[in-house]
Amino acid sequence: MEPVLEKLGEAVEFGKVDKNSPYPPNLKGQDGADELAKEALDSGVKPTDVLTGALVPAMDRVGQKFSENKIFVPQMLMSAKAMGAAMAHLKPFFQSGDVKTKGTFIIGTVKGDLHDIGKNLVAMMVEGGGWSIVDLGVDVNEDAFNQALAENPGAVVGLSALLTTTMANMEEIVRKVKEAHPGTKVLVGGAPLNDDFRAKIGADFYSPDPRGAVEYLKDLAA
Ligand code: B1M
Repeated sequence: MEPVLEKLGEAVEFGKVDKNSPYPPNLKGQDGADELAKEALDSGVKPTDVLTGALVPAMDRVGQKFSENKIFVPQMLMSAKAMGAAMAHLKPFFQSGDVKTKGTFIIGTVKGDLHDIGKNLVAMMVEGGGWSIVDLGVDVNEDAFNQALAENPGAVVGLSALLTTTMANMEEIVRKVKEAHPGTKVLVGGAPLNDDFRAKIGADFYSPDPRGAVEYLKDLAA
């Protein structure tokens, strides 16, 4: 592997955003994801190779360590931020169509619910898995999901809920999304959910963490 891709993968895995970033302390003063992604592209590495050779595997490792409780939310947020810094350099290539994404993932926290930290993590990890993200934010109702689906046919939908009261709103959203866009896959997650609840509301998949979401989408795209 190109040395610059190896360094970039490490920067993302350990959350080194850019040269000025003080975190992590052992990489102080060294280039971060921002500089390394730019260097890779400037030196002629293809954008797809930057994504699939460095960023996606790095986020895979991050997701795995998070699932195994080897790292925690702050470290994952720093990795996601580093990923974002690198992705900013790749965005123009995605937008021009030079790099194909695996598909579009529409995500939102369901109506009545303002919690967005977990939802944002899932969105960032899925983006790291090579998907385009349409993030509808918080307090999102079925009409907004259906509108986004109309604009992005074939997209997969992700619903997040953190409150026992708002998880109940997922059922109506799943039903209305599937009525308006038959065949749409709906993935659900959030602390109060479990797979029994997922089955009861007719969603397709439940994941307790971002990694499970990434793995599910990887299987769908295969
Ligand atoms: Co609120 N809150 N909160 N809160 N809050 C909880 C959730 C609560 C458990 C605290 C408690 O009482 N112990 C409780 C819910 C009780 C319940 O219903 N079971 C609660 C409450 C009651 C409330 C209010 C009603 C409080 C009030 O006003 N009386 C109010 C509701 C406002 C509203 O939404 N309408 C409220 C408000 C808030 C703040 C605004 C202050 C703030 C949110 C800030 C923000 O999100 N921007 C907040 C916070 C921070 C929390 C706690 C402390 C932390 C939540 C969090 O971010 N966790 C939380 C208590 C706790 O969890 N310790 C609490 C970290 C995050 C990474 O985890 O979101 O679970 P999580 O996401 C995980 C997984 O669940 C999963 O992946 C993520 C990473 O592993 N996941 C998915 C999440 N979505 C997924 C989607 C997927 C797949 C996986 O696929 C699509």
